[in-house]
Amino acid sequence: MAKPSDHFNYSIKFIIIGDFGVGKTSFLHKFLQNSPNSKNPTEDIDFELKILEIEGKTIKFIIWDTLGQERFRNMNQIYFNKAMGIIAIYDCTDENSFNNIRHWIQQVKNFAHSNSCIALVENKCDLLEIKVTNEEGEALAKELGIMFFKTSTVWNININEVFINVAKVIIDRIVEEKMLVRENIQVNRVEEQKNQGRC
Ligand SMILES: Nc1nc2c(ncn2[C@@H]2O[C@H](COP(=O)(O)OP(=O)(O)OP(=O)(O)O)[C@@H](O)[C@H]2O)c(=O)[nH]1
Ligand SMILES: [Mg+2]
Repeated sequence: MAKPSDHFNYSIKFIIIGDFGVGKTSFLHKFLQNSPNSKNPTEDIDFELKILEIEGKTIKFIIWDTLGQERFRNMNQIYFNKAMGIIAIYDCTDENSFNNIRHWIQQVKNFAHSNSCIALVENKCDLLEIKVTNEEGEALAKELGIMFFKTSTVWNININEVFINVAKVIIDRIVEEKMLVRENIQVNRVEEQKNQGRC
């Protein structure tokens, strides 16, 4: 029997990346069911599913929560394969996590889907001990040509927005690609018919 998760228009693989303790697991939990924040470092990579309706289309989100600890870094890479939605998180009270974003983005370029859509996320915006300013985050996102969001899993700010905005960009790209393929097929058919007419 078909499960509810079998009925969807688009299925999108997401990965959440970033340093140890920036809030990746808490971010995922909040998106899934508004559950309390994570208390422990993640030691097993796993994925979760969520179905959402966006602009009349049913989207299946397949979301992989990766490991931030240095010793696990190489393990993450295999899970990047074919990921289209990338959520790169840093903690605005931890400068190192911001400085390491370039490393994470490089990993995406090496291992994720070539047409992936990346969002840079400044998490923990509820805290006052800020080490990385908003402007620095925005400037980095601009330089990298990616979206920027400020979030808090404690105050539940902007979590859904990140997933929905990234999904929308990906769906637009899929639709565009399908249209291009269709146009190419039509052009090829016309060319074939022309050539056959010549023989
Ligand atoms: N104040 C505040 N704390 C947060 C926020 N998000 C997460 N935290 C806390 O930060 C700590 C680490 O959160 P996790 O979600 O486990 O971080 P992680 O990125 O999954 O860490 P690893 O699995 O070790 O890579 C926990 O104590 C969370 O409660 C936030 O938006 N604001
Ligand atoms: Mg975690």
